[in-house]
Amino acid sequence: MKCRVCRGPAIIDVRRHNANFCREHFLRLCRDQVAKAIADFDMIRPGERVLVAVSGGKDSLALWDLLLDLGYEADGLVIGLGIGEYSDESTSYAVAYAEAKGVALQRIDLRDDYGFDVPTAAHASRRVPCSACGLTKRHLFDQAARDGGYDVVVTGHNLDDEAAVLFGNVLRWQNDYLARQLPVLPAGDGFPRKAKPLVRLAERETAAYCVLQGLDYVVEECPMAAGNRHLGYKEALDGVERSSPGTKHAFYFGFLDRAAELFASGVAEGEGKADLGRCERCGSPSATEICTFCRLVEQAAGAEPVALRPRR
Ligand code: Q46
Ligand code: ZN
Ligand code: ZN
Repeated sequence: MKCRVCRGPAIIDVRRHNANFCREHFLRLCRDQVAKAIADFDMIRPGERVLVAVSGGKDSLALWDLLLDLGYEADGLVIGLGIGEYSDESTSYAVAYAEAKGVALQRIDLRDDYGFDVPTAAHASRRVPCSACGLTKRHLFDQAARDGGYDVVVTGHNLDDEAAVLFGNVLRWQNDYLARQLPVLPAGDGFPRKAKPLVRLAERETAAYCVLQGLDYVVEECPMAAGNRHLGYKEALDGVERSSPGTKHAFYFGFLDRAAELFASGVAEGEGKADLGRCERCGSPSATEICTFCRLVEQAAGAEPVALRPRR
C-alpha cells in the first residue's frame, strides 16, 4: 500500500478517493478538505472570530485542531449536559485539549448554571432527549456567540452526519429541514452564522486524524442516542457506502449542487418568515414572548431530577 502523493508506505486507505496516504499526506488531506469547505461555502472570512462547539468527541476536537492549524482564531465552548458519566468524561477531554494547547474554552454546566440536565429536561418537557438537548445547545451556543462577539459558530458535523440527516429528511420529505440543510447558514435575526467545516471529511477520517495527532477524545457514544433514527440512517448509508464507495459524498454534494437551492427558494416563497421579536426573559430572538429554551428551563428547573435512562 503506497501513498498516492509520495509513494512512501501508506497508513490509511480512503476508498472514497480511491487512494492511500502516509501520515503526513493524510494530515494534509484533512487540512486541505477543511480549507476547501471553508472557501467553497464562504464559512469563515479572514480575521473573523470563531466559536467552536466542543463536545469532547473526535469530530469537534479534530475541527478545533484543524482550525487552529489553519491559523484561525478559534475559542471553544463546552456544555456539561448532565448525561451521567458520559458528560463528565466528554467535558474532561475538551478541558484537557484546551489546556494542552493553551486555548480559551468557556464552560457551561446545565445543572449548576440553569438548574436542570438533559434527562430531566426531556422527561419534564415530554420531548425525546435529543430534542431537549439540541434546542438547549443551539440556544446556548447562539447566546455565547452574541455575548462574546464571535462572528461564526462552527460544529463538528462530518460527511457521514450530514448524509444521514439528508437521508432522513428525504425519506420523510421534510421540506423545511431540506431548505436549511446547508453547510453554512448566514447570520440574521440576531443569530450568528453557523458553519460545518468538516462536511468534506468522513467520520473514520476525523477519528484517524485524532489518533495520528495524539488527541484523546471520548470514544463511547452518548447513551441517549441508542436506538434513535439518526443512527439507523447512518447504518443504512454505511451499508451502501461499503459496496459503493463515494455514495455518501455524491448524495450530499449532489443535493447541495442540484437541489438545495430549490428547497430554499420554495420555503422562502411559500411561507415567509415570521418576524422575530425578543424573548422577554433572555433577550434571544424568538417568535414567541418566551423563547423555547426559557420555557424548557421553566419546565425542567423545578422538576425532580430523573435518573439517566438510555433509550432502547
Ligand atoms: S448529546 Fe444530546 Fe447528542 Fe446525546 S442527547 Fe442526543 S443530541 S445524542 S449530539
Ligand atoms: Zn505521502
Ligand atoms: Zn429566552
